[in-house]
Amino acid sequence: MSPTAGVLLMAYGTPNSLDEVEPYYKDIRGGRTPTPEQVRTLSDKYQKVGGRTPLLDITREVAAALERRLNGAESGGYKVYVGMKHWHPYIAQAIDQIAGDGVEELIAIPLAPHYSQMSTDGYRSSIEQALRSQSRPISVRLIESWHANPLFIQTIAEKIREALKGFPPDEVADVRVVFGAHSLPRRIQQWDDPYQRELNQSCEAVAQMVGLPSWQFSFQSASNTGEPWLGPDILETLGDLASQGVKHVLTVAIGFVSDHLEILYDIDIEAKELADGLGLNLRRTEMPNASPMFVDALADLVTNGTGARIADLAPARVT
Ligand code: FEC
Repeated sequence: MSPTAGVLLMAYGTPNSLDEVEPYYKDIRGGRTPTPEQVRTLSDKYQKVGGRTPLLDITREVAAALERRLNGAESGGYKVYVGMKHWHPYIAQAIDQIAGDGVEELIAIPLAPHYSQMSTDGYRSSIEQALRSQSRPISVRLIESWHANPLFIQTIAEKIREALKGFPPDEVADVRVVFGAHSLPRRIQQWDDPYQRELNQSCEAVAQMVGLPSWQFSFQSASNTGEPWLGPDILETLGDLASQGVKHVLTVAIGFVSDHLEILYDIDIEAKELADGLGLNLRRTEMPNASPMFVDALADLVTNGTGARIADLAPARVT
């Protein structure tokens, strides 16, 4: 390791204001311009959560906490950077900063625990592209999957135990626990993508740790792209649960680790409104955000790689 080892935390990216929604949306769609109607619909969601989401702020908070955790009493051993996939500060901007600081070895972690080619490889290619424009080589260890990290599992288990306290004590046994993650186009199944397998493994591990007698799984936040996406969707599941006479539901968005639009709008507003209309008592677990145990999980990934699948990205040099 170089005198200062670099860690890059990567997240999805979020617009800072309503003015930035359109170009951000275009970036997500790989440069294709969204229709004015699509921009209006998305801006409306951001407006309903207060004009912006805390994703960047929380990622920076996690980065600062991780840097403190890694360096302990000593300072300077590790420096933790933040880079976003779809908005500023882009991953490329972070790599410029990392190169400028003279870091030669970098550990990069996408803040998405479960690997899928469609999602994780976007983080990977952003790094690879940025490395190609650097004049000094940087070797990168990409932690491409970390859904099995024991401290991550423990973090989610703790969040479930805390959330269950919010239900009437004599009805806790009747609470339906619904794990969830971002949907993806169903065609990922054609290339045997591990996404669903990894999600299932982490849900099993958490359920076992909490001692849940049963649980189920739903996807959320599917886009309207004209092709089928993985289901069932959480909104469909809520309808099914209400028709089965269920009263209490706890959602656990295990595919995400931060408060952002997909939680603050899709769950807290859209799913909650539907649940209220169906007479369901819907609650959700708190997101890991910068909670100490989650920061410990990230530190464990950096120093030991426990439960992680790691890809070494060859250093690239431009002469
Ligand atoms: O708080 C915020 O402002 C950002 C919230 C946000 C997160 C997030 C995470 C994931 N996405 C994933 C896959 C896709 C695919 C498409 C897609 C589209 C959107 C749109 C918005 C958006 N995503 Fe997202 N995602 C977040 C926000 N996402 C806004 C555009 C509006 C819409 O379609 O609903 C479809 C792209 C296309 O049209 O070509 C696919 C996956 C994750 C979880 C992993 C991660 O966090 O990186 C997978 C947070």
